Amino acid sequence: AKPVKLSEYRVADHVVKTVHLDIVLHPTATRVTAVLAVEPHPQGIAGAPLVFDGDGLTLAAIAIDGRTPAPEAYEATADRLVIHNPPAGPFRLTLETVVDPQANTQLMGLYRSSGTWCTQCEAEGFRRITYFPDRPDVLAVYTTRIEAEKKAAPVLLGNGNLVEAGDLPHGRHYAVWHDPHPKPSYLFALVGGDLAEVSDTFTTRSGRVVKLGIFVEHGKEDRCAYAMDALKRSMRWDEEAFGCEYDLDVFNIVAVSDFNMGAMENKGLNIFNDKYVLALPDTATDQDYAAIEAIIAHEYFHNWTGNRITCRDWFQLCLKEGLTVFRDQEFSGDMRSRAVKRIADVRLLKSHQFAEDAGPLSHPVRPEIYHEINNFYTATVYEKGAEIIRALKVLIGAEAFRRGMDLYLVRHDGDAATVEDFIACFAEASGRDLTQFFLWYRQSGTPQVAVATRHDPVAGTFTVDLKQTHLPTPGQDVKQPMVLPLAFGLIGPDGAERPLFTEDGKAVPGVIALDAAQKSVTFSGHPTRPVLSINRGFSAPIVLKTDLTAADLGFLARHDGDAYNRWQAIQTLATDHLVAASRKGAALAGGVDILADALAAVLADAGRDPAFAAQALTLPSESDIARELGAEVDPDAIHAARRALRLAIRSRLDGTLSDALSRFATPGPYSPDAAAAGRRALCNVALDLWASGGEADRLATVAARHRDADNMTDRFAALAVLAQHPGADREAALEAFRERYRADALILDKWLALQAAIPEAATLDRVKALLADPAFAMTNPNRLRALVGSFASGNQTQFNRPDGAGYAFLAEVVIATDPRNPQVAARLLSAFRSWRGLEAGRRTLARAALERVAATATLSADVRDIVARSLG
Ligand code: HT7
Ligand code: ZN
Repeated sequence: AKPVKLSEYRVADHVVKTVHLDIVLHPTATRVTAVLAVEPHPQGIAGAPLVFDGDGLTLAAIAIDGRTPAPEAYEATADRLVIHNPPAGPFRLTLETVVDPQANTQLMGLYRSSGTWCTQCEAEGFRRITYFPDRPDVLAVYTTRIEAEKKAAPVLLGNGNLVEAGDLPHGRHYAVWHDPHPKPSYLFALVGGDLAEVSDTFTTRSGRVVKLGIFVEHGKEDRCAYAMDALKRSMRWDEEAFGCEYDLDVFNIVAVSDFNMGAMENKGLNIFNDKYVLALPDTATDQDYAAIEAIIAHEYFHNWTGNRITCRDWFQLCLKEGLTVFRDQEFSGDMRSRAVKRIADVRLLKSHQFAEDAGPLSHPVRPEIYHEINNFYTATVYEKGAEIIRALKVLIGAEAFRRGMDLYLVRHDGDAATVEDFIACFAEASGRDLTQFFLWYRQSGTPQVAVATRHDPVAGTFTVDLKQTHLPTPGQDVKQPMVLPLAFGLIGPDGAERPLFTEDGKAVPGVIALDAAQKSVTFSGHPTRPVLSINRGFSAPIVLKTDLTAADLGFLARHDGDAYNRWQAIQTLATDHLVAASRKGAALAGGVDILADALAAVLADAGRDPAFAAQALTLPSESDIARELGAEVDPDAIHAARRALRLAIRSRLDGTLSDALSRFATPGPYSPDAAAAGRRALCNVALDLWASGGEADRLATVAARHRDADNMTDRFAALAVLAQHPGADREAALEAFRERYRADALILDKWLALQAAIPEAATLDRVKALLADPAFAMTNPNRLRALVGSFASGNQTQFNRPDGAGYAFLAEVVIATDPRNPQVAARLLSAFRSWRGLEAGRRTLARAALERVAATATLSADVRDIVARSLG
């Protein structure tokens, strides 16, 4: 199929103003009658035929202003409806289609999840329900009547407010929902099923009482309290932080167990992967609680950034996703430790987005061409999209940023907007020309910044020389210098922050805007050499190389006033060691003592913020090191280097680690709050390190902690430690865990994922055996991600086995999954995104596996796109 290009955007020739849907739910033959108020677009082509999208549809009936057109007046295929000579003015178009939700394994459009009818329309799922101009710039007011057998679906939900409901003969009933806010078709949703409701209310700042509902499988009602609490906190926070108030009388969330992504922000009716709703201390880890809080907030925040202001076209996806991620990050930062949240976000950014941007799937935050939009729900659009907004805030300052946001929310309310519209608001609010800043949206790849410093003790000056470079990425060989806001500080030998003055004595702000290929900045008043702390808070999403020595990094780890950079200094020490050790062997790589001393200092001070200490003690991952190496990567060498470093650190910190286990034990019953979670995080990181040698007595202690834990966080953390060490303890603990949670699919996902990540040669056979386990179901995206996704993305040594069997396995699973669920298959396949950086033997085998996928006769557009770009 032809690619879609941003440069070819033009308005729809026909738009729809109102939509009346009558949907009669049936497992295999759901009847959809759509009555659409259609009119020609004033800027469209006059007299153009009407062309609506479809996907796998059959037209059962059609009428124009109540009359059936002649057969030659229109053409309806599975993927298109064309009316050759539509009326020149507004008209009423009635369409009837019949769809089969039970057979819908793609989970796009109307489908069934454990008997519940539900929808997923973003990005192009509405066209699988009825013919429609299924594009985000066609905004209509929807009224939806849903009818079903009452026993099968006592709950009938739609967008907006409930306006009517009642019983019908023969055990049937109906509900009518009306959403007064014009919206694009991707925000349409309905749900019908036998679900339990947990309800509450929220009163907005202007006094609107909103009825809140969370709908889940019967018996799971007691797992919704945290999600409900997170929702209410999100609603309040959005009023306070961004002035955004909720605008309907109802806000419903439905949790389903078959879902392609995390959740969906349908207007007034969010549909969630149940993984991101359900939580009890015995079923969910602290990380699960934090993810629920963030995703509930994210989807809620879309009500303004995404729904009230939507995207003109799918190229503008970052307009809603990047901005909403930024908003949910800020929310979590306010709810929890800001520094720890920032560190966690940067870890995620580097591991996913930097990796994506360094490989064949690299693309700009605002792409200019796509073959399959589903493949652009990426770390680049989401996470880098959020980073750009954070960088903008650093560049123009918090006050101008807030003015820009306010302007955007007022000026574009009700619009289908572009990234240009968004940035124009900040240019206006700050009085700055943001033309160069816009390159962040257009240029792909991670900017590289080299920093060198010069100190002149006689003149008392300290000079920072900065240089930015940009590596070529697919379709972009040559790039322009960008504007990189680098927050920084200078720290004196006493550990105190030094005042910042230029050579001529003017005070300077703590941000350097690096807006040229090279720039030098000289500071005065430094008879002794200060240590530079730069890119504080990770103010710009760049790869930074400095001339800081190991001693400087050890100093920053102790004294930097910026907590993020204290953590970064430790990470850099560890990374430098691991990169060298992966290349030359541990014996030749230095820096361990300085790193261990820095970690000892962190542990000594861990009472201040245990969650921070946990982050500091977590070494860079094997894939982080692979990314740093960039070429000729040998995952076995990385694994060996990381293991050796962990043992070396342990031998230096051993007593302190066991002290930490008792010092930071959490008293009292489990609570998911950030402070308690931070203590558990520290204990569990310490436990992992303490037991890293696999000594029998220590593993017995870990096994006891596993058995005796009163919450999932500690139970699972201990199991994860045991999983690293082969033997009877491990197998017994895995079996006991499985027995205990036999009936709980979400918990067994953890069990699947843990086994898939074991770094041992037998793991591939274990994973293959688990494919046949009753806990696994090939048809459920969560199960596939847990088992196969964790193996491919979370097990560097075994996915990258030197015999290529890991690659061949993934290729097989992708080929088998593709006919059923192309979106999930394409996502699994993107685990090959770094294959070009591998050493020659593995590279050849990875290419062969990709070529095997490429040679498969009937590939979906999703998988074809990923495989073509990966090999391209
Ligand atoms: N906006 C939502 C994206 C999404 C999605 C996209 C494609 C296919 C299925 C999907 N489910 C959800 C979720 C979000 O980012 O908020
Ligand atoms: Zn989103």
